[in-house]
Amino acid sequence: MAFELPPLPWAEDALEPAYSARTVSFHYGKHHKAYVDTLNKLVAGTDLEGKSLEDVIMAVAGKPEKQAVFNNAAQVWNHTFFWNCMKPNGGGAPSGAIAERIEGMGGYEKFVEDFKATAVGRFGSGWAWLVLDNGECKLVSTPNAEMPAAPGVTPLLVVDVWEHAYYLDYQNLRPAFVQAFFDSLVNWDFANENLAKAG
Ligand code: MN3
Repeated sequence: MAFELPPLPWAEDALEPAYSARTVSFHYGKHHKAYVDTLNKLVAGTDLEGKSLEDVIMAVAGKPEKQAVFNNAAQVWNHTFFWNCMKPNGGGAPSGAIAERIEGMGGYEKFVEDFKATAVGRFGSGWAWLVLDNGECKLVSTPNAEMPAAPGVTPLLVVDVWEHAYYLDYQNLRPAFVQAFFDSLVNWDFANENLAKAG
């Protein structure tokens, strides 16, 4: 069975104006779809065909000869996770267990500044994450298609910092996109769910 592009958790124009329907139509409808289509071509007729997305990622991670499979599979997973990190009328300080964690990281304003610094510090393309690392919340970034996958590390929240994620709405201004993500888009319910599952 081939991999399918998962439906978005909201309508394409539901995140306007912070994240435009035009951006979503390219980012989801072109970029995310292309990763799914390419992955299907790459695994067709191989021993990876029919495996779950997670199993494919685990099977090819760290294998240079399988880099293309890893890149496309990981980008499919990362984007599906990213869409769930945003919601209509999102944004603002969190509540619930994640709020206590962020207090522990110096408070929400510091958290947003530190997240922006993490995003800007990623040279080129990649992802900025809030993770639970062996019980402790941390900010990390990963290059290209990689995700935080070390033992004991669970992704809680991500922002896509590839230029295709923000160029139409924010041009080259990555920090402005990350600020808008936290002001108007972030879905803390999803981060709380991930934290609860990890705990
Ligand atoms: Mn992207």
